[in-house]
Amino acid sequence: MAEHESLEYGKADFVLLDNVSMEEFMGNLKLRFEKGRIYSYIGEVVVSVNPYRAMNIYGRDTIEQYKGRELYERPPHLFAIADAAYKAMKRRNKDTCIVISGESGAGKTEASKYIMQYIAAITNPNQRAEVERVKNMLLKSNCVLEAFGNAKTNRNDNSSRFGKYMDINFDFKGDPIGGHISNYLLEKSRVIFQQSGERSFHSFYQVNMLVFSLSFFLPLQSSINDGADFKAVADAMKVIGFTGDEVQTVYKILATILHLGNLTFGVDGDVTLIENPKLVSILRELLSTKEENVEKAMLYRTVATGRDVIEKQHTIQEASYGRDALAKAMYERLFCWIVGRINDIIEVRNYDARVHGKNTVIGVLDIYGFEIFQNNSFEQFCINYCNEKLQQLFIQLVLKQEQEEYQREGIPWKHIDYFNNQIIVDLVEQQHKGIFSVLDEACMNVGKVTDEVFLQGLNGKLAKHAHYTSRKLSPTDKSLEFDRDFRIRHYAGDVVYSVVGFIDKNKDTLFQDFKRLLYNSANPVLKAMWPEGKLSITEVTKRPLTAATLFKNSMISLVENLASKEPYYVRCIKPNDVKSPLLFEQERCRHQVEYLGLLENVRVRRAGFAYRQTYPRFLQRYKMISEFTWPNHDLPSDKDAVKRLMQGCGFDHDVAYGKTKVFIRTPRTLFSLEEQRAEMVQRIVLFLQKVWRGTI
Ligand code: AOV
Ligand code: MG
Repeated sequence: MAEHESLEYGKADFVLLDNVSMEEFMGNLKLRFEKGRIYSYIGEVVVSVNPYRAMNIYGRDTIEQYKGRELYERPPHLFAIADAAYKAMKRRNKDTCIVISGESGAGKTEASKYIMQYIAAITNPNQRAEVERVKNMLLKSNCVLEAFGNAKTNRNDNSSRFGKYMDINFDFKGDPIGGHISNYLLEKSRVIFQQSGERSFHSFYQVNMLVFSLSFFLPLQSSINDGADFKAVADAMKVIGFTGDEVQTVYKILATILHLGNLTFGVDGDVTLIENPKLVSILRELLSTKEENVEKAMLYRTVATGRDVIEKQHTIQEASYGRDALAKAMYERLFCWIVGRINDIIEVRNYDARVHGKNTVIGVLDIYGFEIFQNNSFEQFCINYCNEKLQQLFIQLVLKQEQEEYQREGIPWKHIDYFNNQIIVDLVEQQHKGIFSVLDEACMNVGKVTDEVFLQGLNGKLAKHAHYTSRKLSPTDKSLEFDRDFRIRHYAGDVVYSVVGFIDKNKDTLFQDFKRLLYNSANPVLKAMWPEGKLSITEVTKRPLTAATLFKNSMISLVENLASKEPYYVRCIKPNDVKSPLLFEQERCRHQVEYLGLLENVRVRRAGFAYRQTYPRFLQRYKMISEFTWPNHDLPSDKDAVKRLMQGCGFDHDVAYGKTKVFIRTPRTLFSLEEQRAEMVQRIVLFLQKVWRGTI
């Protein structure tokens, strides 16, 4: 517990509040925010409030203050938790992860970058060139991924439109030797459509600044310095190790997509045609293919009817649909390819594991936060489901397991109630009955596959669900304005989704003709991105997994991965909706504290214990500090021996004895045990040295 700070700044750890009430919690959070103390603790959880201004707390001097220190020794900071995760990894050989959560604009991405910078700054004291290179690449990868995966939304000027989990691998010295990035569902529909006031991905503006005229896919307006960012990204790609050809291809793909945005179709009699044929020759050039190939892929699709293969002409609508699908798919593929290339370069396989010995990992998760827009579609549904999953993980690890362990161990414990959002997770992902299952089922219908059919399916299966309703089920509800609307009661608030586009986005169809077009490009980089273009229409038989199923599977494996590591949490809070550094909107913040379960977190933590260990292992470590246990004890059990040891040290009041484990309430007791141990070890060593030299 961080007690060293003056009370003028409020309590640094919410566990120290006099009364655990919402009022006191909010009073403390507000006071600290207003005094410029944006970080606080709940035990080992960091609570962060977005300052919306540059803070002078991330420099080299601050890093030095936190390096190697214990959590409670310094004011709360992201650096302290980064250091704790690093120490656990290094000292105890544990894989750890830092999970950053909070709604859109709360400060997750910024936090993840500060954490990475801290880890980079405190490692590699010997300045090994190879490690420096890896560190530099890991840091630069952020810049590239942000350019391609972030965009201005109405909630955040630099909103993550993809989920990112980054593993950093360390060698036995604790120096970074590589990494791996996993990316989750990019909001690719943004390529062709943005809500009013929003932008497409930063990358388009950056490349557009320098080379091309504006495309219809891009709304104008900018508070962002795209020109400077372009140079930074180009430099980062070079540092990471993208070749000149690769970078050129990246720009060509961006340009292709921008030009596709200007491509329009018309009819002449019953022939569909491209209205601006000049664009076709530009596209041909950019894609390194033949002009007639481009035109054909835009206007026709190959279909297999029984044994025959025919070329079917698109209607205008089909051609426009195909163009949009191509633009989205090319961008998504480009993004995944960039992540894959970075992974190729930073992967640890470049090192000889036998020489470097053990290899441990710190994972940093920075994902899109919970969001509610004017119009919420499939993407918001996936993003908000992802946040439900992370909240569930937090509940499992911080609230549930903790309390279950006390019960199991027979420690007197008054259960602390909390809202368990498992019911909403099930509502989305459960087999057969969940929303994703209903969606997949609707997509597989042989008959008419429409969004309305999907909505009917939902209404049929979920009519009685406490967290689901729709216009049909609640006709008098004013928030459900249209027949297409359904509403989910999420842990973080009610969200009305429009069913329009769900089927299409879930099926995520791209005509095989486009894949073939790109695979047949003379540009080897582009060709390599589209290996499945090799197949002819008759060979494409397997129905691909839907977007929902792929996303669900990736979320389940992400959560499994996080749960297998020792987790550290950063809970981010957004103080207001106008990006103001001065405004602490009480109601807005209270709502976040509530749904993040922070009060319950304080209660569990306060009533709980900072440290626990099985009796034999505890004795193994500390038996030398007591005459009753050193070198061996003659008490009936290890439990009795630990009791005796604790009584002897005067720590009995701070300890509870479970069936198999001893529980220590405050970290200070543990540190005191550690100090005594270190002292004894020193004495024993000196004693042994004397014996050795024959002076005893
Ligand atoms: P997010 O990652 O949580 O939203 P960001 O980390 O992008 O939010 O933060 C949003 C904006 O708040 C940043 O662009 C900064 O202007 C400001 N900000 C956040 N943290 C700090 C800080 N520590 N110091 C100064 N300014 C800060 V989203 O990706 O939309 O869920 O999907
Ligand atoms: Mg973000």
